[in-house]
Amino acid sequence: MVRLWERYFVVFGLFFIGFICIASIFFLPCIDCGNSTRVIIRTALNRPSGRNLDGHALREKTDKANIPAPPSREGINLSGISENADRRDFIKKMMKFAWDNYKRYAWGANELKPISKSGHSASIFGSGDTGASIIDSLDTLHIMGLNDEYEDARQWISLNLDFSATKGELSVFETNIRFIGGLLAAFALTNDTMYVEKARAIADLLLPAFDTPTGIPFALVNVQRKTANNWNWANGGASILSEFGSLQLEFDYLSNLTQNPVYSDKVARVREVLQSINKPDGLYPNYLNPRTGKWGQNHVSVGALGDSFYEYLLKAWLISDKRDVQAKEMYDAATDALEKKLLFKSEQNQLWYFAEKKGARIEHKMDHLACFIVGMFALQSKNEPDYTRSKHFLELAENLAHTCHESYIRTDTHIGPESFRFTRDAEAVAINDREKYYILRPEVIEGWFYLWRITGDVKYREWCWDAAVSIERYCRTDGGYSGIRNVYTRSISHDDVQQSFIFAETFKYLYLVFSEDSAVPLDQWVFNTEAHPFPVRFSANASHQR
Ligand code: DMJ
Repeated sequence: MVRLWERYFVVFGLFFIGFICIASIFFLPCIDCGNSTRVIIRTALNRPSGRNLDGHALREKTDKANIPAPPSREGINLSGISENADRRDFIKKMMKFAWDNYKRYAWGANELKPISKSGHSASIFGSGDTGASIIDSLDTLHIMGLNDEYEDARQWISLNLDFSATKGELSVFETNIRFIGGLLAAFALTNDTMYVEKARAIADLLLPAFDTPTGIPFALVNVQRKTANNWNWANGGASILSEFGSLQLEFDYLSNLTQNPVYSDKVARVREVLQSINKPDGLYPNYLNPRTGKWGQNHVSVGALGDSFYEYLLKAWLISDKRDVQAKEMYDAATDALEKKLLFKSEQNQLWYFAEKKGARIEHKMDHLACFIVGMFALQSKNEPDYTRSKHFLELAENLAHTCHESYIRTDTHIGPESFRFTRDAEAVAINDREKYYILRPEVIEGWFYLWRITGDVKYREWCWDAAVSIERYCRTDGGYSGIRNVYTRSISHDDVQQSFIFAETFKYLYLVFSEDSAVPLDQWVFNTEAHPFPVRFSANASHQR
């Protein structure tokens, strides 16, 4: 027989043991769980391994390596997000939020002002409501399976997209990479020929830009007057290397689809000029006069004004199924010269970076834009026939990816600045106030996406996730996503622009990084510089899975 006090003792004991068990759950290691018990349990149970290792094990590694902790995630509901599929859904929701707000407040305008909740346009689009955000979104909506939104976009394009009434001056480069690129990629994914017709009509309006003595196009076209000219800020009336050097993928594809060589003839002429011209030290300056065929100011850069020219040489080779050997030879010569003259390693932290050359002076600055080169070298290494070169360019890509990552984690927001510098006292940080902004650019995430696909190193997925969380935390407003004026403070000042490339590039690369490799596989598709995918050798049988 048990006495009454002994019964009370047993009951109390059971309660006490139960309490200890429940309380101990709260001390299990966990990130991003907020206060949700459900998530803590799920995280503890789902520790994965190998290639699909998620953030937890990696975070332990990075903690040991003394990488600063990411910014506080208060205010964002990350509960339930622990698997790649959850992260992919999270990015899809970001896309949908940006899209819904654009649709609500700025439908048909080029971009959205998320704070003012109205339409926005930049001078690159001329003047007119040409729906840049719709065209830049098309393929991303399709890839993400946002079917209703995709149908709305298609319908708007079919009924409204018409550049012939556009006033002012259109940027040939921006119109090409965003509009022609977006439409041709939509065709490639859906086989809907309406997109090819729309792309052809736009390309025809750009053709007057190529009426120059050299065939190097002007930067701007006035559609009404059918005249063309260059930016008034460009050195000595020159055309810009990254602009006239980033037309080939779209123009060749369009000629192939329309069976009209007029477009590919234009870009073939640009190639001829660039191939035959004398290159100082093997380098391509950013300014070339389309009237005289002579270089302007000797400014060389893999960031603004130079960047996608190099990218398109590599991708012209890849999209031709490696038959365009001339493009690869020009690419090899150009990047070898860049490496020889402009690649540096910082003194304190041995960070690898590409500097800029201005005349005889080296400026130890790298743009956010220049981080695209990580993806380019990674893609090259994957396709490089020579083993030693392949290894070399992968090493280069990984070291530069690390530098671009440092530019992100050395800020208060864990978002990188527009440009960062290397001096005796500071490395991979912006120094001038006017370089501290972030306008929703994709290049750093783009580089990590390629490296994830090519190396399978889970740290690149983690870096992408940290960037996505920071964008959510600091760039999201009630009315959509906005650029921010200073990445070095958490007292956020928004610039009130939701750039169209957040749809085309930033969200697409983030989504694909958390998708299977069979979603837009890199051996069958080549992304243009606005992340619009074209099939290798324009074949109709390139596959992609959602
Ligand atoms: C995009 O329009 C393209 O990636 C272009 O090549 C450079 N800049 C923007 C995004 O930053």
